[in-house]
Amino acid sequence: MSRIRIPRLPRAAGAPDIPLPEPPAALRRGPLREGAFGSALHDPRTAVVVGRLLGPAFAVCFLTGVLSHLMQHQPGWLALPSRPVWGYRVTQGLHVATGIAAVPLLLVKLWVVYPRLFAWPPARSVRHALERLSVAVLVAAAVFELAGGLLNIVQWYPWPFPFVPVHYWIGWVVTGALVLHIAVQLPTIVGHWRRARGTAVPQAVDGPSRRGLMAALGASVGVVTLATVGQSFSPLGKVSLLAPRRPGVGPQGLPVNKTAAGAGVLAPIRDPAWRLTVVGPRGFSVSREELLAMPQHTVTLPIACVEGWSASASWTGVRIRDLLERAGAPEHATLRVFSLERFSPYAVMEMRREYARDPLSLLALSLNGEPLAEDHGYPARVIAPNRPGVLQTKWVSRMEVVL
Ligand SMILES: Nc1nc2c(c(=O)[nH]1)N[C@H]1C(S)=C(S)[C@@H](COP(=O)(O)O)O[C@H]1N2
Ligand SMILES: [Mo]
Repeated sequence: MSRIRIPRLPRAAGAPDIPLPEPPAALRRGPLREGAFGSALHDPRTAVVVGRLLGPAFAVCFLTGVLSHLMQHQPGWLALPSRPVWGYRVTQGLHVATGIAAVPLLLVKLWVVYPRLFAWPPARSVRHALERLSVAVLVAAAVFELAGGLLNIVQWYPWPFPFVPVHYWIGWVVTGALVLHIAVQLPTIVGHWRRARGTAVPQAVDGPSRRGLMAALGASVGVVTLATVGQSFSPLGKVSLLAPRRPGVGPQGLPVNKTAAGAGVLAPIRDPAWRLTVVGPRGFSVSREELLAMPQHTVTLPIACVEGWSASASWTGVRIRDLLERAGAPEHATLRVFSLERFSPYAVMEMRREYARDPLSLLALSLNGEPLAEDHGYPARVIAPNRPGVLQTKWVSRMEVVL
């Protein structure tokens, strides 16, 4: 059995390539001895084949993740469209689906390449040591992102730091390390493509078992995807046994992210003296009955949670732009919305004009033909097109025109 061959890297011009001293032969035991890993599947070719699937999954996951970040923390220079209404539903559904599919892909990729952990000598040069360090960063960051993302889906936060910003920044670390990794491995990747296309494909003895590995990998990706994608793709809702939330399951046929009891708002939302206060050039305050007496509109819009589940529903209420006009807001004004919930990152939300002026953006009073359930935001909640679920503020009590 031959030792894992580590392809020689082309030397970049000017890169330091100072050879390190050879380590003593006495250390070469166990996994460090020559030929310790027998399977022919621990080869660069299999690593490339799996990498060709893992790379695109990470790319889609990263791009949709950055988009989600921009939509939740909209920078002043960026105008976001309120259409298509299902935009965020699709991009965030893809974010979570590609992240979940990447789990078996990453596990197999790590299994294929892990013998390299014991490559001997551990570093052939300073340059090689730096490369190995960048792979260590890539693996650690990728495992962190996928594990953290999965735990976030089941809303379990066993760590002391805020999940969202850390998930976001480590996403950049993964991407940077991945781009570097692909650049370093380019000779192997290109070599694989050449051989795949050319006639000189060696019909290696390991052919069937690599095919077997890829078939098993394809099957696992299929199973985890089918078991979860129904959380956003309703036709598959029934087979999505692992999805924490499914369209159609919950009060009024819609999943709940946080209950009214959990948010500690039961007392204020049940208070018959509840009023909506709108602060602006011609600010006003109205009861729920007065809101119901204003022109009502019904729209079909999805709630699309950052955690990947989404579900469409029929909402009825007052157009936000009607409230803005009544308050004398100028056309360009941003709207700030306050929930009765306190001490929550969702207690205050901002809505720029593209969303606030969209005729589909409502202060909803009813859901699927019934008065809003308490858990869905009674007495009034925001629903707007192409928005992350976290911005669909529930239990609204106050709106301010930001001039
Ligand atoms: N005040 C308040 N509004 C909120 C939330 C919250 O925790 N507090 N959760 C948000 C999130 S993350 C989502 S996905 C949607 C879910 O709406 P639903 O529970 O009515 O389905 O509400 C949003 N509005
Ligand atoms: Mo959410």
